[in-house]
Amino acid sequence: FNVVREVHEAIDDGRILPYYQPIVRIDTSEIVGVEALVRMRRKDGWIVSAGDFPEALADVHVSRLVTERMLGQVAADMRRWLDDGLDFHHVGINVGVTDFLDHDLERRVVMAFEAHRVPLRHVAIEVTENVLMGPGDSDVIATLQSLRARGAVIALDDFGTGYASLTHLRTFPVDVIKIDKSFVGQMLTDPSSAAIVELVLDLAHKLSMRVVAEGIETSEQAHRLQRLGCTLGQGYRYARPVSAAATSALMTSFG
Ligand code: G
Ligand code: G
Ligand code: NA
Ligand code: MN
Repeated sequence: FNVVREVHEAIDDGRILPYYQPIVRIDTSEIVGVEALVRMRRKDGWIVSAGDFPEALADVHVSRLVTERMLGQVAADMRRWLDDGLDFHHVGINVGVTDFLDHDLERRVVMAFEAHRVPLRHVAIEVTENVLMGPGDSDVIATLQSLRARGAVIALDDFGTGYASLTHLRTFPVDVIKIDKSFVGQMLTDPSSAAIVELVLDLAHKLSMRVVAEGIETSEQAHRLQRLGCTLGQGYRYARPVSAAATSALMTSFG
C-alpha cells in the first residue's frame, strides 16, 4: 500500500494530528515550550511518526495538506492552552523544503494563527540548514524574515548535520539554534562531539542566539550541558512527544 495515498486518506479522515514534545529549562525541568511533531493515526489505531512517511512529506500536494492540518490544529491547541492560563513561551512548528514551494507560507501561517487569535510571538518556525540552503533560498529567507518581523521566532533545527557553513549564520534570520541529538547523544563518549557542542554554544552566545540541546536522554548529559552554559533542552529524559491532552497535563503539573 502506497504510503503517500495512506497519508492522503488520513488527511481526509482527520487522522493527521500534532504530538508535542516539551522544551525545558535544564536546571529546573520547567517546561518553557513545546515542539509540534506530526503523527498519523493509522486505521488500526496505531500512531506513527513522520519518520515513517517521509515520502508523503516530500510530496508537494500531500505535504501542503499535512502542513495545513498541523497549522490549524496547533493554533487551536494553543488557543485552548492560553485560555486555560497555561504558561509557555513558544510552540515550534516544523516546515520543510516543500512548504516554501508555493510562496504563500507566510500568509498561511498568519491566517492559521489569526483564526484562533494566537499571537505569532508564541510561535517558533523550525527549519533545517538544508531548507535555508535549498532551491529558492533567497525567497525562503525573505519569508522567514517577514514571519520574524511579525513576531515569530526562527529556530535552526538539527544544527550541525546540514550543509550550512558558519558564515551563513551571520545572514540567516535565526533566533534559536537547536543542537542536533546526534552530538548530544555522543558528547560524553566522543570528544569531537563534545567539542562541537561547546563550539555551537560559544558561537550562539556570541551571536546572541539562544540554544536548545536536543535528544537529552540522561542526567549525565543534562549536567554536562548545564556546565557548558546550555540552559534549554529537549529529550526523552524530560518527556517523549505526547498528545495535546497529555501536553496540557504536563504543562499544568510543571507550570
Ligand atoms: O517525530 P519524528 O521522529 O517523526 O520526526 C521525524 C522528522 O520529521 C523530524 O526531522 C521532524 O523535524 C520532521 N517533522 C516532524 N513533524 C513535522 C511536520 O509537521 N512537518 C514537517 N515538514 N516535518 C516534520
Ligand atoms: O529532526 P527533529 O529534531 O525535529 O526530530 C525530532 C525527533 O527526535 C522526533 O521524532 C522525536 O521523537 C525524536 N526525539 C526527541 N527526543 C529524543 C531523544 O531524547 N532521543 C532520541 N533518540 N530521539 C528523540
Ligand atoms: Na524539529
Ligand atoms: Mn531537531
